[in-house]
Amino acid sequence: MTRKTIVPALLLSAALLIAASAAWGEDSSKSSFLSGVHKKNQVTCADCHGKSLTVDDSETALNKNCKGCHGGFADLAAKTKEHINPHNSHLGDTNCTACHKGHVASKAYCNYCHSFAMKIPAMGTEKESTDKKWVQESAPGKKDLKSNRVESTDVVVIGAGGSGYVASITAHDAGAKVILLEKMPITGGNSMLAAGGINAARTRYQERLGMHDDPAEMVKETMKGGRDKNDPELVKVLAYKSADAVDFLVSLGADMTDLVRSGGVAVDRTHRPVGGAAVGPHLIKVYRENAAKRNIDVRVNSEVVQILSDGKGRVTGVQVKGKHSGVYTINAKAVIDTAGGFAANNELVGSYKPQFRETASSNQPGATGEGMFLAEKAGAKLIDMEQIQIHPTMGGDTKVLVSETVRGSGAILVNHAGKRFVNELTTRDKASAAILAQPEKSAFLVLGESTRKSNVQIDGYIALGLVQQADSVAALAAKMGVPADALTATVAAYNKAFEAKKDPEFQRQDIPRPVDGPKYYAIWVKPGRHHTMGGVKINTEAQVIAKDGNPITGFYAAGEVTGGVHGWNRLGGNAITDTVVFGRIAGSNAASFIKKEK
Ligand code: MEZ
Repeated sequence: MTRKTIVPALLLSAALLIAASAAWGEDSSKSSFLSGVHKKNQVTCADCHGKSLTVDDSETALNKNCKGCHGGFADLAAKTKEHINPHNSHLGDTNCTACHKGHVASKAYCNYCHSFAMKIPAMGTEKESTDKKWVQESAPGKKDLKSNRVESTDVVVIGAGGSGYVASITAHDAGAKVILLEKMPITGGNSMLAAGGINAARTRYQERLGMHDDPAEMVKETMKGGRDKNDPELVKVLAYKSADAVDFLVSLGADMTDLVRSGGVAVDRTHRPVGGAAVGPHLIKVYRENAAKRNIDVRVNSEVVQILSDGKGRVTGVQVKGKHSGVYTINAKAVIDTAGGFAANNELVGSYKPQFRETASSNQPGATGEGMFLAEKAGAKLIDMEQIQIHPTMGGDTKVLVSETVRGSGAILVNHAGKRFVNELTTRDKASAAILAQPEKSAFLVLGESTRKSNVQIDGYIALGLVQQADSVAALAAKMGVPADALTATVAAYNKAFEAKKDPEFQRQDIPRPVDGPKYYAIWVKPGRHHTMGGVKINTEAQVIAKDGNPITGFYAAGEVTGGVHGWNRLGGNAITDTVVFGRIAGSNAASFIKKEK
């Protein structure tokens, strides 16, 4: 650049800076916001934004600058003394700007689900920062911006949860150019929160441990769990491709070596990382790394507002509302809808099942169901929308799911009278109904030391303050507020059943561990909304089915946005299988469809 061109360029930059500050309105002047605090510390706009003020929807450069000055998540995590460490959480390494806002009140992402105080620097005023309802963000002044921007790609994938990542990676590896869109400020979807594992039948991990399993049994149990309302063809695909799904995850770098039993299943079929670690955060880390390694174009803060079609029965792309770029078009040869379910949408849940309105939801705040209705507008048939799963064990009055694997590892369910009242590993619909039939509509998980040691997630619940502990069963009963003699008798009977390998009271087929000391633990639990079984109708090729029963050309779907796989009740551990099996089918079929079209 010559001096002649530098000066006007600098003037233009300065003008843009001023104009941009004005566009942010009076908010930018608030000294309690991050921008104000930075300004006080002589940090300039350009230090964060760079010379160009254009911020992309994923805020990539901005976040790189945050990390350049403040260090990465690992550095920040090391500085945190408190046991709740937002820089070392199950959300993994995400955008700084998911929590730390520049020009409006900062807001801890964790607080959408957790109630612990999350004071963050430059939080703004209390009122501005504590509203927990998630709304899609637009940069101030850019809400209704409609651009003429048009992009083109082979495959566009809606929703960067487990199915979205698997579909994107698979389509990419089959030669397609992929754009993966996520409306939330972070990727991961509900898969990020998955605590249990992935169900798979006849895997090398089962065989290594001398366990015999059969996909035909997985079909039977999945159908029975779904009250035979599942699409049997989809269930067969789920079961017979499940072992392959585990191998696929391992090929990406995942650890699926530990096995546990889930409700409604007669073998240890739920695969998870060693030590019983939660499967979701592990998988999402692996997916993020794999997508980055492949340079897949992943965009957060990018909400699909319309699925486009040619009016002759084929989809042609999407319209996206970017947080900063406004509304734009992506023309695509194929669209894959992996936008997830709606168990976080109180109004929608209430419209199908009024009795579930206002119950706690285990879901991430973005699980609000738009992906289903976008598909419906593009001609898709929706099925089983009123089938909403209530998970038996949410932690007391919180939104924290206490994983079914805790029961699978050896915890028993007792009521407020200190007695067992249900087979702990029955299906979720039955276990939830049994808890809701108790006068208090809640119960306790009671477990011993060997169970705690077998499942690292229990230490997480202890850290979150959900667990009561005592040195004897009687002392635990006192803390729980249940009769000590009843709980002592219940534990003694259960331990006898463990010794005899026979459960005369509730016919448990497996009793992996006794409730043993030296320490005893209890968690107060209540049922809460967990999974929506209904959604977009698909066939075994993951093609979206129209109201007339025919596949919609170029349109695929996978995961919780679809209906039919789980019938009227999903088995624990089958959701991750669904995301991987059908995510792979959708990705691979979308890529071969494009090749055929070329
Ligand atoms: O699949 C699930 O939803 C699951 C296993 C949840 C859990 O309880 O951990």
